[in-house]
Amino acid sequence: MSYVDEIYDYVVAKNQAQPEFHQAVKEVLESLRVVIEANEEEYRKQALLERLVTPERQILFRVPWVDDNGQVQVNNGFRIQFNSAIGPYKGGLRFHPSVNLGIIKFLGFEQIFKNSLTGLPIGGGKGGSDFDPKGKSDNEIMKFCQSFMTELYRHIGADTDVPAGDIGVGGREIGFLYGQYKRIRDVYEGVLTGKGLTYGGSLARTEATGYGLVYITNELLKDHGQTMEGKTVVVSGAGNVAIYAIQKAQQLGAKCVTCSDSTGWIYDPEGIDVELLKEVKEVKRARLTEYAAARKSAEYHEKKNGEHGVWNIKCDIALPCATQNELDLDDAKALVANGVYAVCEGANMPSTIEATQYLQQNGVQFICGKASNAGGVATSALEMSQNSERLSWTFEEVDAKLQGIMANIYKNISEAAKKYGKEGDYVAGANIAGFLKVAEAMKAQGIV
Ligand code: NDP
Ligand code: 2IT
Repeated sequence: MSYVDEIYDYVVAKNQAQPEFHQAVKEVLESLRVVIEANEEEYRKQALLERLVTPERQILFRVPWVDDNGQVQVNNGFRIQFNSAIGPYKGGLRFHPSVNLGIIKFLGFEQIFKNSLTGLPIGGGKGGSDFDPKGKSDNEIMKFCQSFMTELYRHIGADTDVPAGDIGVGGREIGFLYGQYKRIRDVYEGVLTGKGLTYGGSLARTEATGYGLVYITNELLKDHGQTMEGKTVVVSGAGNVAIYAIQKAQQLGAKCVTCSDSTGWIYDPEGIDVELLKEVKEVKRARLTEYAAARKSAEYHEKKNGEHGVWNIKCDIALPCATQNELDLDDAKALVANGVYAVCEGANMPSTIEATQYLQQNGVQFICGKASNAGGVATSALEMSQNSERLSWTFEEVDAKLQGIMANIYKNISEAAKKYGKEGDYVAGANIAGFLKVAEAMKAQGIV
C-alpha cells in the first residue's frame, strides 16, 4: 500500500467519528500523492505524514457560566495547536452548537497549509466551543467569553498561539476575550487578532477575508483574460466573509444577487444592498427576513431540509461563504448546468469532495478555501506585526499588502500546479505549495 493510502487509513482508525477531519486530510493527501511518492522512503522513515496529521497539542476544557436567569450553563471548549513548524499557532475560534473535536481538527489542519500559503510566519491552530451565541444577551456573551478565557489564557500568548474570530466570533467577542486575558496576565500584547481599532486592531482586518477572496478571484479572471465587470455572482452566508466579499465584488463592477443565513436565503436580482445587509446582520443581529422586508426587489426563501437554493441561481461566479459542506454534488451539477465559470471558496471546506471533483472535471475554475480565504489570516499576521512594532498602518497600506499577498498566492498555487503536471488544478497547487514549506521546516527542526 502506498504511504499516502496508509496514512489515510491511519487517520480514520485513530480519529473515529470525525468525518470532517477525515475529509480534510483526504483532500490534502490526494493532492500530495505526486510529491510524497517521489520521496516516499524518506518521508516514511521520518514519519513525516504521521506527524503532520497529529496535532502537537490538543486542549479540551470545561466552560461553566451563569446565564441571565441565574442558571449555570456548561459548554465544551477546544484549542487545537496543530503545527508550529513555521510560526506560532494561528487560527480562529468558532462558537457554534455544531462544534466538536473533529470540526476543530479539520479547521486546524487546513489552517496549517493556508497559513503557509500567506508567506508569513504563522503556524496552524484552531479552537472554539459548542456555545450558541444566538439569542444571548451581551451580558451572557461576556460571561461566556470570560469563562472561556479563564482557561485558555494559560495556553496562548503573542509568541505562542494567537487566536482570532471565525463563525460566531467577531469584534464583540474578541473584545471580551481580550479584556479577560489582559486582566489575568497583566500584559498588553497582541495575543488575539481582529481586535477593535482603539486597542490594537488593524484597519482592514474586518474586510480582509471577503476582500481577499475577491482579489484572488480577480487574479484568476485576469489570468484568463476577463474581469469582474458585469459578472453575476452568487454568494452564500451573510456574515463577516460574505458581507465584505459582496462589497468588494460590487465595487469591481459585479452584481451579487444572493446571500443566505442559517434559516433562509435571499434572491435580489437588482444586486444585494450591502449597507442594508450590514444593518440587518452586523447591527441588529437579525434574520434575513428583515432584509427582504426592507427591500422591494428581494425575494426571501426559507431553507428546505436545512439547504439553501443559492446554487440554483444562474451565475458566472459562485462564492460559498457560510460553512463546511454547504455545496454538494447536486449543487455542483446545478451550477455547471447554468454555465458557472468559477467557484472560489470563502468558507472553509464549503464544497464536498464530490462537488469539487465534478466542478473541476467540467472545466469550472475552482480555488479552494485554503488559498482563497487566506486574506483574513494574512491580515491577522499583519495585525501581529503592527502590535510588535507598536505602530498602526493606514487602511490603504494594509489593503495594498493584502492585494499583494493574494496575487502572490494565486501565482504560487498556479506555478506549483504546473510544476507537478496539474496545470489549472488550484486545489493541488494550494496543497502542494502549502505543504512544501511546512515539510521543509519540519525536516530542518528534527524529530519534534
Ligand atoms: P459569521 O458567523 O460572521 O457568518 C456565518 C454566516 O453563515 C452567517 O450568516 C450564518 O447564519 C451562516 N450560516 C448558515 N448556515 C450555517 C451553519 N450551518 N453554520 C454556521 N453558519 C451558518 O462567520 P464568518 O463569515 O466569519 O465565517 C464564514 C465561513 O468563512 C466559515 O467557514 C469560516 O470558517 C470561514 N472563514 C472565516 C474567516 C474570517 O476571517 N472570519 C477567515 C477564513 C475563513 P446566521 O446569520 O443565521 O448566523
Ligand atoms: O479560517 C480562518 O482563517 C479564520 N477564521 C481567520 C483566522 C485568523 O487567525 O485570523
